[in-house]
Parts: sequence; C-alpha cells; structure tokens
Amino acid sequence: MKFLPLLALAALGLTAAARADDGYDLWLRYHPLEKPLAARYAPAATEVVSAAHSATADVTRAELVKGLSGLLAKKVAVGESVHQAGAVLFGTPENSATIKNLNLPLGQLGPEGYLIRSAVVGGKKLTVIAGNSDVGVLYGAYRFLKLIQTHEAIDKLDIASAPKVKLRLLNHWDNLDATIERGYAGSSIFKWWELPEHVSPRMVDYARANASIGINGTVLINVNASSLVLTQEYLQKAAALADTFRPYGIKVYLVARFSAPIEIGGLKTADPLDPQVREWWKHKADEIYHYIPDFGGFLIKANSEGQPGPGDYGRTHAEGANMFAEALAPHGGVVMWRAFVYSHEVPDDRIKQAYNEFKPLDGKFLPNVILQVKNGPLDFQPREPFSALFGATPATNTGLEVQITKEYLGFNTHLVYLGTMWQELLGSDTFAKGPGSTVAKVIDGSMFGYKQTMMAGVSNIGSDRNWSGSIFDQANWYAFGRLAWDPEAKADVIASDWVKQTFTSNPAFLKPVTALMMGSRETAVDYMTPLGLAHQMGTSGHYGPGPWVDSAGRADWNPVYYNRADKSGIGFERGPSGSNAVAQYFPPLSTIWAKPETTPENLLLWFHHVPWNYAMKSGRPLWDELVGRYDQGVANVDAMAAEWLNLKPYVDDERFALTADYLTIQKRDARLWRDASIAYFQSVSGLPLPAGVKKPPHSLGFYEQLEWPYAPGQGAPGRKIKPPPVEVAQ
Ligand code: BDP
Repeated sequence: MKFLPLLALAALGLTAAARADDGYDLWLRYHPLEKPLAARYAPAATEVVSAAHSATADVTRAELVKGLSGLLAKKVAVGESVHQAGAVLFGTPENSATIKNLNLPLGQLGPEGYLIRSAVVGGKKLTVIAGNSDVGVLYGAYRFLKLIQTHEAIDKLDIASAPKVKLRLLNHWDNLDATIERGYAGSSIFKWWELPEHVSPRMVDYARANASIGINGTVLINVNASSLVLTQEYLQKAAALADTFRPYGIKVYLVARFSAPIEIGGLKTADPLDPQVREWWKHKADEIYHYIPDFGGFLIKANSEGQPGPGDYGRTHAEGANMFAEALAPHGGVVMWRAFVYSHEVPDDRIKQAYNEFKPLDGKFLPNVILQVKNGPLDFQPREPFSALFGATPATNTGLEVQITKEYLGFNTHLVYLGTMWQELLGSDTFAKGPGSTVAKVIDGSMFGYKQTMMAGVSNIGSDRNWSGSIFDQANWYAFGRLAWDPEAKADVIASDWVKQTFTSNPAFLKPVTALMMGSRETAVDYMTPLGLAHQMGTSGHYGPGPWVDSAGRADWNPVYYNRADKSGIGFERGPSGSNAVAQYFPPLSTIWAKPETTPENLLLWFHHVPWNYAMKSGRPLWDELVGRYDQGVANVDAMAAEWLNLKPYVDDERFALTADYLTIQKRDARLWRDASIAYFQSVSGLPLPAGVKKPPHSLGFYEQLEWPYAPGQGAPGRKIKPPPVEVAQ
C-alpha cells in the first residue's frame, strides 16, 4: 500500500484526520484547525521573522513554522525582516533592531521570561515574541502556539511571563541497562548502549516537549545509581544527549553515587573529609565539565535505603553535600541532596526522621546545595500532609520533589490527574512566617530569599509510543512543567489547556473530561487509602492492596505499621500522646492536627488512632464512613468509565480505545482495593458491614494470597531498590 495515491487513501478512510492517533505528538499536535478558525488566525500569522541564528533561534523558527503551518494548514513564509502585515517577529534586543527600538519592558523577565505583544511597526501590524535570551524567546514561541491551539484571541496581545522557580527538572529513574525503576511506559528512552554515535531522533521530540512546558533540566539516571555513569565512556554518552538538549534550554544532570571514588576511582575510602576523596571529586567535576561545559550538577541519594553516604564515615549530610558543592562551584554546578532519609537503627516514627536529620543542619550547607524534599514526609502516597521540612529550613535552599510516575497511584493504567494533588500541596500553608506561608512561597524562594530554587518531578516517560504509558498520564508530565514554572497556577486551568491541545476544545468534550480529571485523584484516594491511610500497597511492586502485610524487610515498609488497625480502632497516633510528629509543624497546625476533633477528616488516620465508632462529621461512625469511602471510590471509577464511553464521537479510535480499556482495568482494580481492604479491616474490627453494603466476594485469605511478582517498574532484575555496588576500573 506504500505507493497508493492520496485519493485512494482517502477512499479507504485513512487520511490524516481519520487515522488513529497513537499519542506520540503529546500536546504539540498542531493538527489543522477547522476552516473558520484557521481563517481567523491566518492574517496574524503570515510569516515568521527573525534575524537570529543561534541553535536556539533555529529551533524556535522551526517550531513556529511547524506549528503555524500545521494549525493553519498553509505555507508560512520565513524571513529575516518583516515583509507583510501579520508577521510573527521573534528575538532579543541584541539580535533584533526592531525589538530593541520597541523598548519593551524586558527588565523584570529575567533570563528565561518572555513577552508577547501585538505591535505596529512601519505601519504593519505584527506580533512580537521577545525575551532577554534565546531560550526565553523559545518559551514565548511555545506560548504563542498554545494560544492558537487553545483558540485564544491573538490580535491584542500583551503577555509577560517568567518562571518563578529556577531549576525545573525531570528526575529519570532510568538505569543504564534501560530498565526504569518505577517506570510504567516501557524501557528507557535514553539508549545508552547506542550513544554517543547514535542519538535517537526521539531525543529531539523529548526536548521539544519539555521546552514547551518550561522544563530546563533533566537528571538522566536513577537515584539508586551506578557509578559507571561517571566513567569517561558514559560521560561521552551523556555529552551527546546534552548537545542535543542544549538548543532547547535543557541542561543535563547526573546522579553521583557516594562510593564512586572506591568503585571507579580505586580509592580505599569515600570519606568526605578525606583530602584524596575531595581531590578525586574535584577532578571528576573538571572531567565532566570538559565533556559537558554547561553540566547542571549532581543529584545525590545518600544513606537512604541502603545507599552509601557520609554517615558510613560518621560524617553529616552537610559534610557530604558540601564536598560535592566545592567540586562543582567553580563550574557553576549545583548539588541536589535528597532529604528522603530514614534509618534502620532509628526506632522513631518513620515520617519524623527526615526532619530530625536535616532541621539541625539548617544553614550548614554551601550556597550551591539544594535540599530536595519529597512532597510529603512519607513517600509519594495518594494523600499525605506536606513535609514538615517546608518552612523549617530558612537558611538552606529547599526544593521540592514530586513523583509524576504513579508508583503508588495505580501505575499507568489508572486515570489519576496529579495536578490537583500538587495544587493541594503547593497551596498548603506552612505558617512558617505566619498565615500565607505556602509551600509554593517556600520553594519559589520568595519566603526566605533562597538563592537556588528547584522543583523536580520523577519522570513518567518511557519508550512507549505515547511516552507516558497512557494518554492521560501525559497530562501529569504537562501539569508538572506548568506548576514548576508557576507553583501558583491552577490545576483546572492546566487540565483544560491540556485537554484542548491534546484532544479538542469542543465544550461537549472539554467540560466533562476536565471534570473527570479534576475528581480523579480524590477517587483514587477513596478506593486505595481513604481518610488519611497511607502505604497500604503490597510490598515491592506497590500496585495492589496489602493492608495486612507485616512481613516486609523492615517494620516501616509494612502496611500494618501505617494503619495500626486493631480491635480498638485504626490510624497512626501522631499527636502528643503518640509519636508527636505534629510538633514538627508550625502553630497553629501543631495544635489543630494534635486532636482528632480538629484534624481534617482527609488526614484523620494519618494523625490519629481513633476508635471504630468515632463519630464522623457525616454523622456516621468511622467504620461506616471508611466502608462508604471505598464504595464511593468504586462508584466514581464506574462513572468515569461510563462518561468516557459517551465521548467516543470526539476522540480518534486509538486513543479512545486505549483509555476505555484502561478504565476497565481501573474499575477492576478499584473493586479489588475496596474488597480486599474491607475484608481485612473487618477481620480486625469484627464489626458487621453497614446495612446495604455488599460483602466482598471472597474471603480475606483469597486476597492475602494474591501476588504481582511481575508488576512492571521494579528496575533491573535482581536489583529492585538496592543495586549492588558496581566495580569498574577506570
Ligand atoms: C520509593 C521507591 C523506590 C525509590 C525511593 C526513592 O519505591 O524505588 O528508590 O522511593 O525515592 O518510593 O529513593
């Protein structure tokens, strides 16, 4: 069929419009607008004009031409100076005399901001996309294209935007053997084996997608790292990726395994106070910058889940981090030191440990260190309160890590939009400096004047054609970028922008789908871990329910550690009579969360152990409420799936079918979560099911013996979460 003429293809119904869409183009589809709309935009997009010719200016030009010619289904002229009304002129005051003469207020925009203005120059109406740097202009170009994709007016534009957070990074948990820890979208897109000779063209599309949402850095490998990535061979491979990403404003970062001086350097120790070790890292940094002159820096997981670290030598996290910081500082690099630390030896409540470890070290880190703190004090659960470290470290740059990949939220097959979860987090008031001290204001640096600001998202990207394993998981990548640019952006606006660009702006589709996304996270909370429960997932894979599990390697990996369900009640007591984790928060939270009566019900069992007959606001006893939440979760997923079926007329067959099938899986899983959880908690509470509630179809024993040994995302075979040290001679 290779040579069939277009007409014949049309007869077979296989023209571009009718063809199935595999989702590869993400939110950058640039499909032709309907004719009347295209006619409306055409006069304002006659030609793309710029005299700039840097690598970034070239990709900006290419993107504008691709976008405009796709959307408007016409050829768009390209030139160095304005010839016609309706030109789209882009550049900086340095490379465009017209932009310089317009005297635009670029001062407030910083190096990455942009301005889009409708202007009249020499009697011709045009649109100007300007910034202080080529990358700022590139971001502006993507915004301009988005305006058309989302059907906004473009005739009287006056838009200024600048990122509030400096480092907006993806953290890939990709291994060098192409497996991905907690990846549910295939294998790694970074084909280390083929680098540096072959750089897959997909790397360009990856960079385009990231740049379109303002992501400006990527950590290429797993936090549970192999030292091998720091050898010359792999640095050359990383350099090939850095060269590809550079025009898009994206810097490359690597994970530094603390014990690398031993494993690949032949030293006897990795003690951060040992002069030879410090020298080794300095040389290593020099070597890296030789290959990657704009290398971003290191991300480090130390003394966490078996990873080596300064604690192995009796040194503090600050002493460890500062060693790397000194090595990177001459080159302008940063160290992102993860606060995800909890110890085997410490008998204290797991969720208190990171704060206890790092709070005393506040102010002891060098200025190019950023403490990278997970959103909650535990581990990416469907719902947690914000980590008490936000607001507690005024003298230490503190950045945020969220998980885009849905390790604890049903992998790629459950439709769960995370924009609402992150909005809840970023909008949470820490009260660090009184009311209004939101997490957003901590991490954007405005609260404490941090010199370095950072938001990182654990990537959900893999080799699947649709990148994220499902169409709706693309929205989580998209939302992450938007929120890293502006942590105060609204989840519903982001969802609706994504739907418009990814599917359609037709209100008959847009409204229900945005609503479905907005409710989806709460629905997952309801069928998995309602009322503040956390970490009820089965061991290892973290997919299905396992509230009964008490046999994992350490106490705080067990669901029973977190639910504490017994005859007397359920929940983890973290008020003053329990672990007193509430004391790590600022007043009034420390008082509000100290008592069950004043604790919001969505965090009740996180903070308190309450009796099964505890009176809830609904008037129902806790047991009935808990069961009701599981049922609500199941009902909501059923409604989501039914709603999707109604929307078939608006979606191409391929994306429709994939989403419909995944919702069927989600319906099955939501029931399993509901049935297994109710069966277990009933075995503990000994209470009858509330009237009218369906009995789980199987006995508890049935659910307890379920296993998912081949659940994806567990990393290289045999490596799981603790890779053995790599021993390679340099
Ligand atoms: C946990 C993951 C584990 C990661 C760890 C981390 O299960 O695979 O290595 O987080 O963030 O949630 O280091």
